[in-house]
Amino acid sequence: MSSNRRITPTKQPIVARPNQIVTIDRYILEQQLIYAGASGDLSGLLYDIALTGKMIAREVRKAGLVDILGNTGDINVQGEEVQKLDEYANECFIKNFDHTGRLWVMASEEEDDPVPIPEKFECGTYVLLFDPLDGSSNIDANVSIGSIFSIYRRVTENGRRGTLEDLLRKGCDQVAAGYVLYGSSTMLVYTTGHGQVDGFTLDPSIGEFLLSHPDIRIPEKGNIYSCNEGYRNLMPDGTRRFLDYLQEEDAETGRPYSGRYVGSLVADVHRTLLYGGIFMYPATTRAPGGKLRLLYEANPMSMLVEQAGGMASTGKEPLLELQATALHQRVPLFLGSKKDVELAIEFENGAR
Ligand code: FDP
Repeated sequence: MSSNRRITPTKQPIVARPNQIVTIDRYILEQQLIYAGASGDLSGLLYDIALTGKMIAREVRKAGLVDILGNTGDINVQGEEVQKLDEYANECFIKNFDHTGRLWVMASEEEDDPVPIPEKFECGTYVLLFDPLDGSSNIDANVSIGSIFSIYRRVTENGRRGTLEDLLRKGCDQVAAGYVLYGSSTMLVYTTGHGQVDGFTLDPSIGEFLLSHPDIRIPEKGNIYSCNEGYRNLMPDGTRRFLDYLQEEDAETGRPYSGRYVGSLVADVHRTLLYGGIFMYPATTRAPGGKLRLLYEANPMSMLVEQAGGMASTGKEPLLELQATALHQRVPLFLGSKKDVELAIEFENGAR
C-alpha cells in the first residue's frame, strides 16, 4: 500500500463532555481507534510532540532565572552546560524523534539542511518539519513563544532515508499540524484533519496535557486585526487600503477593528483561532517574498485555521496549494476568519 494513503474515519470522533477529564494520551488513543487500519505511528508522533512540548516548557519557565542559574556557555549546578533556549529546543526535537522508527526524514527551521535519521536507527513512513522555538526575539521580555510542527507521509520509497522531495510539499498534503504555546499556561493545539482542531492545557501539578478546548471553531467573521503596522509604508497599496478600511468607523460592519499584535506567531494565531479576525504578514519592500517560513510556520498554521473553519491565503492564492521549492522559503500570509480573509484578498487583488 502506498505510504501516501489517507485513512478515513470509520467512527465519529469523540467529543469530551463538560467536567470530564481527558488526558492527551487517552484522547490520542481514542481518536486512533476510530480509524480502522491506523498503524498507531501517527499517534506515537503526537505523544512525542506532547513530551517534547513539556520538556521545552520546563526550560522556558526558567528563562528569567538565567542570571541566577547561569548564562549560555556556563556550567550549571548539575554540571551541564547552559544552552540557549532555541538551541535546546532544536536538540530536544531531534533527539526525541530520531530514534522512534516512525520518521523518514526531518527538517528544522534552525538547520540549513534536512535532518536525516541516523543510520543506527530504523526509519518510518512519516516526515516531520518543525520550528522548535518560534518568536524567540520575545524570550527575554517574558512574552509568549511557541513550537510549531507539520507532519506529512513520505513520497519517496526507495533507499534507506528520506530526501528533499519528501520535505518540499504542498500544505494541503499535511496529515497533522499544530503548535505548543508557552504562554500564561502551556497549551498544545493540533489537528489531524477531518475538520477537527483540539486544544490541551498542561496541568503542571500532574505533568499532563488535559483536553481544555475541544473542537475549536474560528468565528466566521471577527473584529480584530493583527499585523506589524510599523512596516505600513513598506506594504503594498492593497494592504494599506485594507488597513484603512479596517480602521474606518462603520457600525454595520463592526468597524473599526481592534488591533492586536504580539509579534510571536504562535500567540497571534492562537488568539485568532479563539476570537476570530485576521492575522497578516504581507510582503513588504524589505521582504518582498514575505517574512514567515512556508514549511515551518505558514503551512501548519494554515492547516489549523482551515480545519477550524477559517481560511488562509498568500493574498493571491490559497496558501495550502503552494508547492514548496526551497526548505526555508518565505511567503506572505493572511489567515483567520473566512470573511475577513476573503475581504483582504479583494483588497490585495485590487478588486476594492
Ligand atoms: P521572531 O522574529 O521573534 O522569531 O518568524 C519569526 C517571528 O518572530 C514570528 O513568530 C512573528 O510572527 C514574526 O517573526 C514577527 O516579525 P516582526 O518582528 O517583523 O513583526
